[in-house]
Amino acid sequence: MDQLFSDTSKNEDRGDLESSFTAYFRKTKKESKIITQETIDSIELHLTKGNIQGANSVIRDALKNIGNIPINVAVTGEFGAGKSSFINALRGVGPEYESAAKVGVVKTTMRRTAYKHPEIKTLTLWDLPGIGTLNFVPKDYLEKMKFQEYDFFIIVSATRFTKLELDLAKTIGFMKKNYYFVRTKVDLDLDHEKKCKSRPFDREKTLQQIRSICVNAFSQNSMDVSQIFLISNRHLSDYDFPVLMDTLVKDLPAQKRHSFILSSPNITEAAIDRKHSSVQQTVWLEACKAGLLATVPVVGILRDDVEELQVKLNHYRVLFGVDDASLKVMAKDSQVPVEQLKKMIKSPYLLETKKEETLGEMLLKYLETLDLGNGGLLASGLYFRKTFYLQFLFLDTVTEDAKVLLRETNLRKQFKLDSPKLLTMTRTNDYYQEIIR
Ligand SMILES: Nc1nc2c(ncn2[C@@H]2O[C@H](COP(=O)(O)OP(=O)(O)OP(=O)(O)O)[C@@H](O)[C@H]2O)c(=O)[nH]1
Ligand SMILES: [Mg+2]
Repeated sequence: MDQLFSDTSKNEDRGDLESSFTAYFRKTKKESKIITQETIDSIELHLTKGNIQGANSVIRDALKNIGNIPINVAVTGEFGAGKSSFINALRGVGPEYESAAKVGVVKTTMRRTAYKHPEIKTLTLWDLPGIGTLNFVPKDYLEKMKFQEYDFFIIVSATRFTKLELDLAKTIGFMKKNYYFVRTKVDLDLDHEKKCKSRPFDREKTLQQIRSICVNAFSQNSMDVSQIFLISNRHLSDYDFPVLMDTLVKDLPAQKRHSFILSSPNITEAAIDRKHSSVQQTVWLEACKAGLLATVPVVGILRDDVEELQVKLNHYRVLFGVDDASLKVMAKDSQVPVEQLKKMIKSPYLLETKKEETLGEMLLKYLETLDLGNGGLLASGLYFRKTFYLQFLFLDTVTEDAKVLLRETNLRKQFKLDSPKLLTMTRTNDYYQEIIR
């Protein structure tokens, strides 16, 4: 067999897999867990009893579920409210993309339209005509729109929510489905307020006023004061969009979280970390599954493994928005040449063999840098095949790359820089203030 480096681990030593497993999932935040507590308990129980086959089968089923359960999101709202823009934002596609929901120019259709997420095929966003457009009562509207097919509803408005929309929400609640109110275009409200010369501009106060108008409408219609998310489809990280994403992830059943988390745009470091945790859990489960049933001595990394690893790495780069296509878009938006952006990150070069370092050496270095907090398992011994440790390394690297690029783009936006020069992360804000003066 073609082995790239020899194995140094204690072959077949599963070590204390059970306590590592327990520690890892105990450490993972409840709202980020991608398998249910019952599944975790069941795996632990099997491991405690030494029922390797049983643990393996539960993990296998859980992994199958994670990647295959469909998620359907209904987005409704009146003409021009920003439904299509919101759907495009959730799908991470700009309006210029061929598969984008058409923005602005299309007349509202009377039928629902499905938009699949470009990477996460199990996620479908449904663009629904507004209830006022169809002139139905809520119950008929929901039946016509096949309400039972959706996981939750997003009710979008760019102004005030109408009585009919509030009644719709109530009916959705009766049907035991979740709904969320999203108030779009707050950037326009703020711009408008800024231009108003008769009073000093106060960003927070203006946002609070918009919120109060919505909340008052809820209480006037004897509804619980629902949470309302103020967003701009043009500036996703600026208002409540990240909080909305947190809430949606938290409210989803654990087994649906993974796909939804992977689909979410990389707009904040917290969102990137959540994606990291989600993928890490799947690698962890895969590693456990493979490790549990290993009947042959664990070997090093084979040439076939390298091909698979390349596929994994490419997939992670796409998920975290640091693949070549995403870098091109970023380069266009930020006016920084792709080559310069590439110089800031590490993942494109991870599997390049031009360096003297072998995969084995790279892995050893990585393992040395791991702290004990990294899942416990990794630091406590090499139980698993090395390919899994390399997946952890890839994952950590793309995560860091995504953050580096996010910081760069945020700084450029903050200081409105459009020169192709890169900003060094070590500089202070004062430095940038100085150079733009
Ligand atoms: N400034 C700003 N413009 C927005 C925002 N959301 C949508 N728009 C703009 O508002 C217009 C209507 O947006 P769409 O996303 O097409 O709205 P829609 O609800 O899908 O409209 P219909 O399908 O025609 O009912 C477009 O010109 C968008 O670019 C936002 O948050 N801020
Ligand atoms: Mg539309």
